[in-house]
Amino acid sequence: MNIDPQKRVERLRHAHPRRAPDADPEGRLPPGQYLTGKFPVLTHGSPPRIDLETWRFRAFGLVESETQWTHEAFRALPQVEIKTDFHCVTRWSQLDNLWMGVHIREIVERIRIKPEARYVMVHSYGGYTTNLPLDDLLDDDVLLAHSRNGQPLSPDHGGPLRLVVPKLYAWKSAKWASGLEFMSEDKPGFWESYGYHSHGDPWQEERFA
Ligand SMILES: Nc1nc2c(c(=O)[nH]1)N[C@H]1C(S)=C(S)[C@@H](COP(=O)(O)O)O[C@H]1N2
Ligand SMILES: [Mo]
Repeated sequence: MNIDPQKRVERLRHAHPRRAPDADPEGRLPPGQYLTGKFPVLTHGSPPRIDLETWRFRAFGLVESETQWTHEAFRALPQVEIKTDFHCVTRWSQLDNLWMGVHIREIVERIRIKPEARYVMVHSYGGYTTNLPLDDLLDDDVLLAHSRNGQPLSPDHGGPLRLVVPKLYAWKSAKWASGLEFMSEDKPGFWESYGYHSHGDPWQEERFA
């Protein structure tokens, strides 16, 4: 998908929803969303080529101990499974993904975030970035996932490692994650610089700035 990101955001901002929002007996569907049973691929550009030998995941910025993990070291961290829903700003939502990976708490314990840190920039292989408040990153259901529903994440879905932040729109769940940068001030990431909301809470319909 090589459409100009600025045009894409403008088009989406003014688009009439292609489908009516689904009924939501369980209260799990944020406003304006519809359900999909599929696992759509949504990538700007194409998946980057990643070599596990040289792959690193790095935590840096406002932390006491900047840390870098090799793939082997990262996979040796304690594992969790978390079942959560996924809401894309283009209006599809997908329920009950069973993600497996490393809880954000495991990372944070090892790097010790400085008190001045308030925001995070997530960096990805391929150059994608997305920003979020530190408090949202530290939510109980956030993890760095390598598998979904028992299968390793394919390159399309962000393998070998992606962030999953279920309570924010899915563009915050960066695929091919390469690092977390802890910052004192907010800065726009990739989509945010083209007009997506800096926060992106689907329950508040924070789609656009
Ligand atoms: N690195 C990177 N991460 C990304 C994206 C992307 O283009 N590049 N797209 C985002 C968007 S808009 C969505 S909806 C989800 C989609 O994840 P999926 O392709 O696994 O369904 O990934 C998010 N993470
Ligand atoms: Mo998305």
